[in-house]
Amino acid sequence: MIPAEHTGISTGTGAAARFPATAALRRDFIWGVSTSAFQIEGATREDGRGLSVWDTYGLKGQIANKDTGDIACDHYHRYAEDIGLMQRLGVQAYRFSVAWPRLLPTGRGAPNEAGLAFYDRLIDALLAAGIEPWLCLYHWDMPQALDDVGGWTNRDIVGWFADYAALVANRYGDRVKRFATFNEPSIFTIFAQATGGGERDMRNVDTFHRCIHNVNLAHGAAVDALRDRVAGSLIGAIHNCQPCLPSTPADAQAAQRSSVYWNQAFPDPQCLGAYPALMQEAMAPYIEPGDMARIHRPLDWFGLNHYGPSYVKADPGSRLGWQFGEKPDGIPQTPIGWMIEPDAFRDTLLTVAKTYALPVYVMENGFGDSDKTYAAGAINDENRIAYLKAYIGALDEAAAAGADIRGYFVWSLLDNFEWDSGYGVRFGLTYIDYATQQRTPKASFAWYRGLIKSARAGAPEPGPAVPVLGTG
Ligand code: IFM
Repeated sequence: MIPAEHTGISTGTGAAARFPATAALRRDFIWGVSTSAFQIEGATREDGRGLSVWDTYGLKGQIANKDTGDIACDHYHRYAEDIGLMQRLGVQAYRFSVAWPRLLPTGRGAPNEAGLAFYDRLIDALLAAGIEPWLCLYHWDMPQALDDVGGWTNRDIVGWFADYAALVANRYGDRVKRFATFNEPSIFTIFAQATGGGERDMRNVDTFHRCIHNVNLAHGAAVDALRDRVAGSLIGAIHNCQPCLPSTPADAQAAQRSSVYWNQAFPDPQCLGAYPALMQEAMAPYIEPGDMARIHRPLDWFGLNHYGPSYVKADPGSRLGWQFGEKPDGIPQTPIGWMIEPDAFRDTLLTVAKTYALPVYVMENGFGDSDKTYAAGAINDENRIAYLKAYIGALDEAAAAGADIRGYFVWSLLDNFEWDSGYGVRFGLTYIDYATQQRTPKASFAWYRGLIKSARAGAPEPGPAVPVLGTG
């Protein structure tokens, strides 16, 4: 139970007011928060929604603590309250995802009007609150009915995804202009197809490469479907990029290979028109004539998700020849064991800005802690504030060095369903008491609000981006 006196923490002239970052950012820089459908909506059996693969994992008891997404943050019913939180924060934009099985219960065929109407309500309420909706088509909640016929391994999914994108464009394109096709395609393909274990261990290296290509094709087809239907659309995709470092010097090759799959398998074909050299032989069997042009469609922005670097070791017995490896001693970590390395964030920003030559929006960055952090009822999450400060400072450095960075979205507005970890891991600026669904802003919420306020008051006038100087 969170003491009520913690609900309205004021930063006053504290950390946010003194915070030096944002000097290099533009006045039109966008401050936002991100969430995703399955992680917050709940109402999984309501109003005609179909099942997604994550419902199935929950039904099979495959999530920590046997958690499910059935209720999650009950955002489906409490979206107005959550938009109120966004207004208190002062964010200009909100990135959410649409649940494919809510709009199309079996992934294709007849749309579900009640599901479509939910996002009408959400979008209208956001616009009324002066918050721009940024809509992501796919944040991992594959309709179960499509997974049953092969999911991303089945090339027919490219057409089904394009139809879904067209439905979204036709319904919301009068009010939504910012679209992302996918969130973190490298993560859901790697974990489902290559490194996974146990019952969810899907298939093999063949299906892994097949999935990569089909997701890339689906991205291209969705870009066209959105672009053709939405006047003034601004379309991108969201990638998780981070340094993949060798656990020991002997692991250097493995680290390089993992980096290619983690960082380049999707952005390279989508933004540059080719798979990275190290992947080309493996991808060749799946590429049909004209495919690379179908994938390489003009984009307006690059979405970057970043948390910290990973460490990798060679594992000749594993499918891709590598596995996640030991982390060196002495690097600070979050309570869930993720590396805290703001310089890696700065370098990644510089690299993606230079490599892909698109305006960059950081669509996720945040600090995960656990239920234990809150066991004593504390919401003074000063470690999250320290992390965000350091990372936004690194972003500022990258902008000062010439990276064209246009926005930053914290992951996440709310504590939520953290996939395999269930509800035990918390990334929110807002604490959720899952028993009562009470929302309690944490200290980081007040800090972020103060930062946005001071950054918006003090940022320089918008101007052309300075050329990228290097990767620091
Ligand atoms: O919660 C996830 C999100 O869905 C995708 N990016 C990483 C976050 C934290 O693990």
